[in-house]
Amino acid sequence: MNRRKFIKNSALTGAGLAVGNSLISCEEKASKTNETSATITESNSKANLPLVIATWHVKEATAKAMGILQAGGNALDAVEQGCRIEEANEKGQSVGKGGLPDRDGNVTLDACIMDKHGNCGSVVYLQNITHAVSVARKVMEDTPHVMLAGEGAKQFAISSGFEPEDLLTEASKNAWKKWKVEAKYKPIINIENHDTIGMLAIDKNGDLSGACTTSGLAYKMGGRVGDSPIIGSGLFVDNEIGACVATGLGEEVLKTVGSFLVVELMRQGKSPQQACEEAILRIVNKPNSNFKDFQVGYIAVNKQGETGSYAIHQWFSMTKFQDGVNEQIQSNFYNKV
Ligand code: SD4
Repeated sequence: MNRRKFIKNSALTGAGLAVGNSLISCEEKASKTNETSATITESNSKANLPLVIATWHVKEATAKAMGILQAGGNALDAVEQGCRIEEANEKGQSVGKGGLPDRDGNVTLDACIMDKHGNCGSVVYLQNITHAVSVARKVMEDTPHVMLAGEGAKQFAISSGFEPEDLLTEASKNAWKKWKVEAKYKPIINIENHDTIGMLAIDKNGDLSGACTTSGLAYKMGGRVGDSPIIGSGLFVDNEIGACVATGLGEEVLKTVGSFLVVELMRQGKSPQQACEEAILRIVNKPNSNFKDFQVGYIAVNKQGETGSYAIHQWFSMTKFQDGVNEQIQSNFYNKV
């Protein structure tokens, strides 16, 4: 699909949400894609460990995670530290510091983490703390709970030693002010290069962990929470089977409990690629699905180290670091019209 058609489709359908922020044109995106020699992949054969995969183009994050894995570190540390790279990156306007705010100008973060034992921790609607993924890990390790929200999550973070700070950067504040002039959602399908980060890793012991962190939809309603901190929707890890993480319009992932679905499909014998494809089909094949208005993408890995990724629309990508190669892999997609 060329750019004009892409935008036309979006304009005609009229009801989508801006997922993320960098509304890069397809042409720009295509040239970026070529620069990074991304290739469309269907699936990958049995792999050498360790390995790490992440949503979108986040080579610094996967490099950080791989450094930990190569040094003999565990997958849990790897995914946490990898995600922190993007949370601290103020240029990424949909994760951590510098994330685009909600309609009222508040930056609110969602994150979760899951380990090889099936333990998990999550924070929703967290404000003023950059490293939401690390707060989620603290919830997992230091509390009897799985999920903390809002002010409680913030106070827990502060009492755990996290420094409160203003997450709304000048760039994001300006973007919000510009948005407020019309203050309406424009249905431009998410084709950004870099977004919510979801990361999955297998360490040298063959153990899996995963994490996911985001500032959610730009200009969402106050109080809105997406899929990213919801165990089973934004992320699921089963150390016997595999793991999956989602990106895109969280409402659609929530409605299909997407990441749990992908892991369960792998349990039934599907490859990570086949499982991601079936989970996307569950969304697009719903009666009256308006899938042309939004993007959803999944990445998955199984216990054997095979990986897969699939999205509704073009330009979703996965970053994969394995065997010394840290590469962006363009994902296959459903909507080929
Ligand atoms: C959300 N799934 O809050 C997140 C946003 C995202 O690419 O992943 N954008 O719905």
